[in-house]
Amino acid sequence: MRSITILSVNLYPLHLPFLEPFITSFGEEPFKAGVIVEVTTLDGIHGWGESPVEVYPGYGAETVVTGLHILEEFLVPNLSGVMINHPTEVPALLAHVRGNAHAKSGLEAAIWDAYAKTNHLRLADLFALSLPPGHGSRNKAVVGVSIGIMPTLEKTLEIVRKRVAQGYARIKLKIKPGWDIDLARAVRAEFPDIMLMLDANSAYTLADADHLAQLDEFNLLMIEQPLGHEDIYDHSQLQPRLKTPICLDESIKNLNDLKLALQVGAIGVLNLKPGRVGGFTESLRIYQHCAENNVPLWIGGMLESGIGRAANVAFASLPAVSLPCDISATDRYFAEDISEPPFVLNSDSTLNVPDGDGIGVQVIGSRIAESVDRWTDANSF
Ligand code: OSB
Ligand code: MG
Repeated sequence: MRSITILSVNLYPLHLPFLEPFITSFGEEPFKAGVIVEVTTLDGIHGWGESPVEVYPGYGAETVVTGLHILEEFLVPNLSGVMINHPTEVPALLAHVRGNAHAKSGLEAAIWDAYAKTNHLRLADLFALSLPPGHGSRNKAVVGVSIGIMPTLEKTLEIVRKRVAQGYARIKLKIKPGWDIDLARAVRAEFPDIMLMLDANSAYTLADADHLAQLDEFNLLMIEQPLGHEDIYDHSQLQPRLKTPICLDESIKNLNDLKLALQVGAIGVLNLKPGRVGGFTESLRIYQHCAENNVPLWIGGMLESGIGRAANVAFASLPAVSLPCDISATDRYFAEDISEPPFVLNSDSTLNVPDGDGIGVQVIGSRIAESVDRWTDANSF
């Protein structure tokens, strides 16, 4: 395989309007924010990545402003002019910075894309080359849809009807105290057979165990991150009190967290977000551990633009990803994305892995520029 040398790195703040408000237990996502990373190699190849940092530090600690700062001041300078023999070398080159997994992941993703393009491989096929035989891409990702907290139950039911009619085979509903049992009951009553799950984004404590056990009657696929965003121990105490499997999102920042959670019985299912664990290198280690230990696994989302979405679809097409992923079609999020073509839902609730090299979607320069302008307008006082 051909190595790459990093000539330059450009960073673009992302600001894309959503078609539908997205409200979670930690607040509203006012628009799709993030940092887009463009890596240019000595050969003139452009690699693209997306750091899924947010406007508010409500899901994780990182924001767009911390992401830009950490990338610009500390991460990018360590890569300029550096020759990279394989993208899995990148985490070691960024290890001098503690934390900041979301920021790191976008830079690593851009290098994965540049490397795949240099070697005329789809990103999905490059991932498979880092795995044992038998882990080739299925060329599509099985997906579901994540629905935010709505003003009323009726409004939620309307959206669920729309998404089911569009072909989504798995529905995830955001919950919080006071927006949980009745919600699950109403959706389950109308859709007795659909794959249904809930995501609390850390809105409960162990003292709510009896309350959460009331959700067991709704035959849920899983309940995602009910307790503290850094907690593993309390989840291990909660799981024996529930029939519903616990899925961890926020709490699992690396492979060691997963091993600990498995050891103490805190986790039944893993939501793997490449951004949350610092990128695709750590994601591949986690993937392999799940494959070897039969841990149910799916790929989560952060409402990414087409750049992050394309890379996540590639990863989600790997065969040990055993449950539907939080990666929906482009029209669930945006009227117009920053890349083309849009991702379209197939009738079997899947998205196709694009055919081209690397992430396989075309980044539209004028839309990146418009997105940067919107960010700048919103942040100039
Ligand atoms: O907890 O999974 C989450 C979006 C932003 C922050 C946290 C979460 C989410 C989602 C989005 O659920 C899922 C998607 O990208 O469609
Ligand atoms: Mg979640």
